Amino acid sequence: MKRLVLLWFLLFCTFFLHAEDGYRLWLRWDRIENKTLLRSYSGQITFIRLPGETPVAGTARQELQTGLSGLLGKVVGLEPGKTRKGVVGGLISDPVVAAYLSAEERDRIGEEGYLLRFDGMRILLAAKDDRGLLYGAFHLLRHLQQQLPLEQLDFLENPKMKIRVLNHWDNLDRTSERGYAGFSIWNWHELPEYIDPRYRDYARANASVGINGSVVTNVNANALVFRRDYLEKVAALAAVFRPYGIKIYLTARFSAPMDQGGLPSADPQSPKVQKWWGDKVKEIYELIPDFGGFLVKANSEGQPGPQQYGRTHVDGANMLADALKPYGGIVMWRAFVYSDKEPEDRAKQAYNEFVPLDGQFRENVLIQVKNGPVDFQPREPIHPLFGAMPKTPVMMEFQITKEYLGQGTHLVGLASMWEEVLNTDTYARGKGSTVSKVLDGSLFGYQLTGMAGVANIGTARNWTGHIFGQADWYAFARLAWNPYLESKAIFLEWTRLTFGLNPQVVGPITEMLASSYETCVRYMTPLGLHHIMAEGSHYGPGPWIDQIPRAEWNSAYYHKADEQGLGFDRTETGSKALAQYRPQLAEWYGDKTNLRFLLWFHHVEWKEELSTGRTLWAELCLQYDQGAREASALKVKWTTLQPFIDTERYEQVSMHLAIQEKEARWWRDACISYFQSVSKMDLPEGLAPPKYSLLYYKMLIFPYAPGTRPKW
Ligand code: BDP
Repeated sequence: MKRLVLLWFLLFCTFFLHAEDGYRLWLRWDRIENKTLLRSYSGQITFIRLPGETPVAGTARQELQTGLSGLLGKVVGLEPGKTRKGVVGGLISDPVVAAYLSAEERDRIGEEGYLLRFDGMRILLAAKDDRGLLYGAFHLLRHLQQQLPLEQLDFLENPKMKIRVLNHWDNLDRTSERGYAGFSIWNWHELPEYIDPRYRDYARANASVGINGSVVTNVNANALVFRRDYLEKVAALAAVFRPYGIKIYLTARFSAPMDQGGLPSADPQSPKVQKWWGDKVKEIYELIPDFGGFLVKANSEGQPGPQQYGRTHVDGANMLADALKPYGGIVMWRAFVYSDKEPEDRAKQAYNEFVPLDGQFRENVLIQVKNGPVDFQPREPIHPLFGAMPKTPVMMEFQITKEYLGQGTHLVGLASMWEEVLNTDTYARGKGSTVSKVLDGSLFGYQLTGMAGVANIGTARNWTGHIFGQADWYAFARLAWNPYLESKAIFLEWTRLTFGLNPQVVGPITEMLASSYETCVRYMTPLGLHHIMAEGSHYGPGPWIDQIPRAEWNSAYYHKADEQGLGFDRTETGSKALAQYRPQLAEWYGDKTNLRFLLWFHHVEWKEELSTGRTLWAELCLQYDQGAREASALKVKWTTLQPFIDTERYEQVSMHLAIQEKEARWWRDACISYFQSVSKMDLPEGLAPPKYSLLYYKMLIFPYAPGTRPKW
């Protein structure tokens, strides 16, 4: 009887411990099934030698031991052993390690970088600092988890960007500005005493892909976080992150000296305001000695800022930078700005405000710029500020959470979009001046460099709600480490780590990821359309929106559909936004055969014949139709994987793909209906008419869609 109970217990454990709920992300260190390879790895890796002198080095050693033991199915011991085969790791200043390195190699290993090499006897892991050891350890595990030959271990990697941060748009009440994976993972109410194990798992997942910072609060900031009790909560989180090499940052509400300090103004020129910030920063560093600094959204969408006092972004940013400077902290000042006045073209505003300020910011300030000039649309041209501020470090802000790309339910491999942006040539210093070269500092010699990603993480058991959202988190981190990586390589790597090595699985999944971005653009905003989502929640289509008092919050402002045609003229005859780019880039963006950006830059007649040989109207309809069909095809492709994927993850993705198919169809039908009501043209022959009337689509409301701000 006892035995039976035990057996049941074991079966129960096996089942639940292996339940594939997505929690483990890409860190799946299960025993390697390929017996030959396992034997060969096991023979080569018999011990780990890695002094864990600092907390971060200790983490590297511990992760390596856990990972290797898992993958090899045996306990890999920690020893100083030199004679046998194993992992020999340590800092380049460590004589044991230094002995295996040439002087040239020692010089080439930079901050946070590492050398990882198999020389037939040992796996050498050498780094300049402890973070390098951690990243190198995770690289080794990634390599073995993919069952790649040890002989291929020959890497010298340095991160291309210094600041690699997630931005959590999370509020102190645990809601998230644009979160689609549940609530915020930060349980402020129970901190600092209660430390959710997720905090550690979060830090670990990020460290495994090289993230070294986390801004834990929303850019629409709440100054309450500066109250002493909240700072103690922040310090508790920082303590969990620290051994994983992750610094904590906060968003700073510009009016905090008034909100928390009771001062009558937040004027950056006021000595009292400066003192308040100075004291507050000192208090923060007493609690968190390695605090990273502030992220600031000022004078944008109603957020307070220096312009309220007749001051500039420079005055505001420099005041905070001065307070942080003595402690090594930085300011990430956002360029996502809106003036209170109606702009002639919103796409031009940030450039107009920031370019004149180039060179006036303190050395510890970076300007954080969204990838495109409007707002994280499915496809945008690059932000014209990239390449336009040679004297001020400009960092990238990508949105990992899919506010405008299907939110929590669509499979869209964002790495494709980011790759397009990063590879775009700004021509700022002649041909080859890509966005990546601006960001990594090689173009203008920026001393500070960085990339931020608006996080898609929440309390969902699998972290991101949609399992494939993990691929976006992963890809962001990999690109922050090295913006020159190819999206296809990242998709492949993520798929292998997450779903295993079976080529029947890996092939289709990477294809799905690689094609999905274009698919989404087609069924949402083809041919350069943008910002035609529903108002507020941005959930679903809303091209008809034209009644909001603020012009640039209306879809009609962006698509400018009228009886003649469609699109925003940003050329010489229109808003002239095109002129904010260097001539060669402007020529490419403005080229009417470049259909990706056609309606972004031109108002085109419905009847005009495009380079495809079809009229604009016909092309638009066909693009929507094709996008919807491709979304259905994604679902079909997934069904072929059923025999090879665990039921739980298979089902989760299936259900999401069904939603995507439905919503892609909704986008197609609603947009075709609406644009037809303006163009008054017949549908191209053979195109299935929209399922419902335009009125039906207009009447759909979703008061509780995530991201809808409650109307108190
Ligand atoms: C927009 C979001 C809004 C954010 C804003 C920002 O809709 O919720 O607060 O960007 O980036 O995309 O500040």
